Amino acid sequence: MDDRALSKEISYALRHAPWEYELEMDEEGAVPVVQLLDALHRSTKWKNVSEEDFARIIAQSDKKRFELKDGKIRAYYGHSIPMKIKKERQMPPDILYHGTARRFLTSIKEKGLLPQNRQYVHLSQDVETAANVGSRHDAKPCILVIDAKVAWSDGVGFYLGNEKVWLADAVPPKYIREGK
Ligand code: HQG
Repeated sequence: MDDRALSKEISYALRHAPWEYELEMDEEGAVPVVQLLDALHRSTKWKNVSEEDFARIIAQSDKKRFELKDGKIRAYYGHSIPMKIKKERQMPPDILYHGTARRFLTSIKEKGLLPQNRQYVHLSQDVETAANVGSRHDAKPCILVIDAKVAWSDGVGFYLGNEKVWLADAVPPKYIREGK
């Protein structure tokens, strides 16, 4: 089985287009595993997919993208669907990081970090994770350092995605500086 392709398909279904798969999503973004399996089984490519395949992808992935729990599966982060996924506000660490492309810097300095096509801004717990995120947009990504605790104290919403990915509402420029 092509685990990477399956992971991408699940990401697409859970983050961006649950209606294409006729999934009933709860407020935290979780859907019944049987519903997702039913939908996938309709395509020849995924006709043999099982819950064990989901479990293996989750266990073997370098990124913690999905949670399987109580017969449901959800994406921890990345959503773009109109229904806002409910997240608990949580106090962030003092500093978080954001890896991005050089070409976005002028705009980010002016407007701050915006969720763009997603529901939340995505921040990283450590520099290495941020560098990985940034490398998706630029061969030489830049790392932004976010004064998360100060922003939180000033009322900016932060939410836990997984252990390495934090979510936030828009982050104004004053909490953002360029890393080395
Ligand atoms: C940029 C992946 C101009 C922002 C990753 C980013 C992550 C601005 C891009 C997760 C801006 C959006 C999310 C502004 C933000 N002006 N550009 N004011 N504000 N931007 O892909 O954070 O592999 O939607 O810097 O690893 O790169 O899919 O967000 O470059 O965890 O599981 O707008 O997705 O995870 O890009 O990545 P994205 P992201 P997966």
